[in-house]
Amino acid sequence: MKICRFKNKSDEVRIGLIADAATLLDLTSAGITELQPLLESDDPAAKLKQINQGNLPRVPIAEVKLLAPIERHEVWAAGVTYLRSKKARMEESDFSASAYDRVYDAARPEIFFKSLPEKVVAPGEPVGIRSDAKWNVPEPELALVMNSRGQIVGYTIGNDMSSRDIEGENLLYLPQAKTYHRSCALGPWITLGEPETVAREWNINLEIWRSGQRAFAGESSVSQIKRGFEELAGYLFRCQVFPHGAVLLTGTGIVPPESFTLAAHDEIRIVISGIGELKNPVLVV
Ligand code: DO4
Ligand code: MG
Repeated sequence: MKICRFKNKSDEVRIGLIADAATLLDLTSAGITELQPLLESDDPAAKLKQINQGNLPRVPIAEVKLLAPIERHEVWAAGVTYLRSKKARMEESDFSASAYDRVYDAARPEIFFKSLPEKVVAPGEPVGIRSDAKWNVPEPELALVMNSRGQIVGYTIGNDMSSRDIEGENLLYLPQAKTYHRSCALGPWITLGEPETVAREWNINLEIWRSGQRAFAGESSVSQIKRGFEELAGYLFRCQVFPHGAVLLTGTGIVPPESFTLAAHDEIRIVISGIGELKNPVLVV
């Protein structure tokens, strides 16, 4: 079951249930006008199943503007959760190599703040590459959607845009490499009601298109994440409160070669089987 936030033709923000590849059902007449109250329930998918879908207006997805599928959720990210990510970071910086090596094996994961919800980039909107960085990449990641009690109620696709030269110069520059204007995209919607065992069977695909040509393609599998979802969510919620819930990106297993950097007007396409596709063009910020 998949739910989205969208703007209809009259520019009103609505919540939709994805009916098929081309159609959504507007949930307004079922009394669902915001995501958060729904996500606060223990089982949002079960709640949606009780609705008589035959009575809901059908809307072509092509006629609406999809919004990032969060309202007041803070967005955080876990790092170095895949072996591929650990190796890439160790190659990127002699200076920081031992920190990445240690955190991969440590009990406590790397978790960092990524974005305020109002700064998150929606599907189809441009993600940013920093004008003061020379080496910029997307990081395609499964994102856990959690309610205020830390329960994982759904999944969406996250793009943890990163400036690798800034991160590689000094670990203390990580917040600048990770959190800047347009550095986080989420979407296109939230998949509800799937257990971790099912999500671990999903594949993650990344394609980067430049001037009509595919400039990079890579694939990973959610099963390669070293840590459990509850483990990551548990660390995020330790000694911390999220009254509106939180989203946690779970790290990247796809790293383009060192010769590759994003350019303005590239298009980033991330597909996670079980969720859908998140597409964003690239803008220098
Ligand atoms: O410490 C660097 C960031 C790691 C990260 O974002 C990832 O592995 O996805
Ligand atoms: Mg990342």
